[in-house]
Amino acid sequence: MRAPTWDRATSGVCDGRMAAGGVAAVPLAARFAALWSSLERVGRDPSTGGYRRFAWTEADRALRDWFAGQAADRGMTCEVDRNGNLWAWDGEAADGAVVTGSHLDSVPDGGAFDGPLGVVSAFLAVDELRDRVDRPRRPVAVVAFADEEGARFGVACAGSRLLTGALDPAAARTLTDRDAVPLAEALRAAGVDPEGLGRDERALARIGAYVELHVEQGRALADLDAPVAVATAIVPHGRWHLAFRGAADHAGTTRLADRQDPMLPFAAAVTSARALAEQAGAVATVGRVQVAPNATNAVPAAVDAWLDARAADDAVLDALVAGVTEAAHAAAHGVQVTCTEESRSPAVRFDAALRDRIRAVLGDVPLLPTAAGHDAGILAAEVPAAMLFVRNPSGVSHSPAETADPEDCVAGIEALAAVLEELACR
Ligand code: HGY
Ligand code: MN
Ligand code: MN
Repeated sequence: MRAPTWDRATSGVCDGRMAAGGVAAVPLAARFAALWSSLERVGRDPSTGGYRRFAWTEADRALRDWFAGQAADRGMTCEVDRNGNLWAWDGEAADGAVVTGSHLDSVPDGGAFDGPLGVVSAFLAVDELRDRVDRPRRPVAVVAFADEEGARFGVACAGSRLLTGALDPAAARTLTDRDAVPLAEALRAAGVDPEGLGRDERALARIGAYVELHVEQGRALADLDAPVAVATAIVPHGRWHLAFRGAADHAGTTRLADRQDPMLPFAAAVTSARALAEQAGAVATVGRVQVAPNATNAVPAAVDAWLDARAADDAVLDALVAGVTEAAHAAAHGVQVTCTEESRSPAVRFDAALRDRIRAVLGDVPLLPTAAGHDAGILAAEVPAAMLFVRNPSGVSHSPAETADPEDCVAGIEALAAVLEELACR
């Protein structure tokens, strides 16, 4: 048998169901600390302190093993759906379940909390629910969606988009990573049949409601002095691949007038993205760039850059991306410029009835919109979905500086458990 790749020893205290006295015998704060620390080393780069937990890699396999281990420790049935998403069922899987969870993958050098906090909280909230209620009226499941960040294959929320049909399975199979490995091959290596990808009616019918707990990715809760919020909406956002194709040449002997230098329209794209975003009250980021051949003394042949843009409404977002492309064309200097949409998430308004029901349970907690994407936003097009945010005192995310205080994490789990009780039992 393969040795566990996560730290089973430190998570032993989480087998609370098996301990005399049930979960209540060990304080929730201690169970959270133990379960949290069991993930601490997985996929962490010691040189940066950040996480590199990319879909269908060794780190991802360790995280998936961890998930299966948590399900097994609780006597929950663990399943992988046709799109590689992981499910742990408390009792029989059935339609109309109350589902909670998040994702386990990260951006390059990401923080510990974005995603895993929702999955860890989900398991602990199920423990709380079991301690309070003998037999919920509705089934309860924990989910970890595959490849939420899209850090390896470029498309955010790939697992939930495939599940709902928002991502075409044929297109997904041919996505490639930075080493030109197709997603189909990565899935096969991980034991998932790529021919099975696609909208999954059975999995969708099982979701009566989805509630995702997530670390806040801003400072609103710190400013409001509140540990937990309920989400209202996600602003429209997307990712675009900007390709600049020029001609490599000598940096000393090539006259400026004779150059086709892709760095020039690239630079115009970056500066216009900032200026146009400021004008539109939007945000735009070029956080990834590749230059070929990447030599100090050569005019580059090619620049590839990725634009992430987010705006209050879809028309503003479209105008922003069109403006960036136009600015790049205007500074082309004979370079071929193309802009290709890689993924797009329209505006999301979370289900008002579900949100009101959650607020009735949690009291007058703050309501927050977000400019971050989430699987809950993808699912919201199909099923009632909601999100809880847990205060992040740094306000920083997608960085090792992302954080949450243990007391706030416990408050988040207690809030999630109360929500599960309401949704599963009433
Ligand atoms: O990029 C995002 O908005 C999310 O964190 N995946
Ligand atoms: Mn993220
Ligand atoms: Mn996330």
